[in-house]
Amino acid sequence: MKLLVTGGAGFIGSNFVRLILNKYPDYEVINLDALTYAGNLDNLKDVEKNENYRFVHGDIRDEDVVDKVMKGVDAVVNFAAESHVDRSIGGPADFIQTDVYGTFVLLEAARQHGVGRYLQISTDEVYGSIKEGSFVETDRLEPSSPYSASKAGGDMQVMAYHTTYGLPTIITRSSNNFGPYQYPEKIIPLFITNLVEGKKVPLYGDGLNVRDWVYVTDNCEGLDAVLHKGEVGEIYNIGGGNERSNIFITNKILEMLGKGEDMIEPVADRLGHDFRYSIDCSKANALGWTPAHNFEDAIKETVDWYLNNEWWWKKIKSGEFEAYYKSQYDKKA
Ligand code: NAD
Ligand code: TDX
Repeated sequence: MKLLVTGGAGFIGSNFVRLILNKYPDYEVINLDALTYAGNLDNLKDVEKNENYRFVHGDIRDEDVVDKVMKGVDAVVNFAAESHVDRSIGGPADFIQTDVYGTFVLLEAARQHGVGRYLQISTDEVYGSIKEGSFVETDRLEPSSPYSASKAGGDMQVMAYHTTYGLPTIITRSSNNFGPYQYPEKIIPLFITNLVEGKKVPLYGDGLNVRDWVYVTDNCEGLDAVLHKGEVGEIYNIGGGNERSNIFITNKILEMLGKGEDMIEPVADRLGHDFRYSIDCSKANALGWTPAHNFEDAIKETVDWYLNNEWWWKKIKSGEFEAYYKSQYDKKA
């Protein structure tokens, strides 16, 4: 099987590329990535010499590049996206460009080349917030942020390409991922690395917002199950079954690093901040997939990874990242 993975130099994409190359030694993987601030070839250092792996530096919005890499491809897995909610609030344009228009360019090329399967990596955020219960795949989309609205726009096009042209598409909507190689702007790696650097952790609002956490390799196993066993035209939720408030996550990280609550810096709430995400994953479970990690072990593995891999995150945090987050610290509640 020849796989085109887009956005494979990011957090989840790189974990997925690694999983596929290790699990299926006869698969060929092409990784098309624009290397935005979030794309990092350090994420794939251990597989870059694998003869079944090829990196192509290019943008999913570029029709010519996409047309070239799509030749002879059996399946496309699209991770490429602008992925950070706070950045989307600061400036939505790139999100619309990549998450909506970029998805269209990929779908159109997949249609022209008769690709056998197109997997769109989406998010539980497209459903919006839910006070009680959990979303199923047929629930209406009610995105709150420019990020989730752009992802919903991508999903809608994927569904239309299936209905109109019969493109064999599948969508996955996963909950919050955590684990190795996550860019230190998302809450878990940001808080771990800040504390290691002796900095405080900026907790938004009252810290009571709830997210469902899935360990990244569990999500990647779920994506593998959907890619090989999922039904075309369908949508699959992939969650960890670990709903935790932000204050719980914060206290857990503080405790693991031997720090006190004085290291919490309360800051103004995120605009349009969704209170709770929750998804029902019975459909993915019916494919034989369930998460292998429990939250306690996975968060420990994650903290240990950041402690043991300062080479990876220190260079990221010393660059433009710092200037960006300075503005967040200045927003004290
Ligand atoms: P990430 O920001 O770490 O990585 C995104 C990757 O896409 C980067 O390598 C970047 O260089 C690349 N990219 C961005 N724009 C591109 C473009 N125009 N052309 C080519 N490449 C481009 O994101 P992530 O956390 O790994 O998320 C991957 C996917 O999973 C995204 O689609 C995101 O919406 C979705 N998702 C993420 C989470 C999560 O918790 N991180 C949860 C659910 C869904
Ligand atoms: O500094 C922070 N302080 C804080 O309190 C940051 C960065 C976040 N938060 C809160 C906001 C959220 O309630 O923590 C929660 C998690 O925030 P993020 O790590 O930014 O993730 P989230 O907004 O939930 O979105 C993530 O999960 C779904 C990914 O970034 C998305 O790409 C994915 O679709």
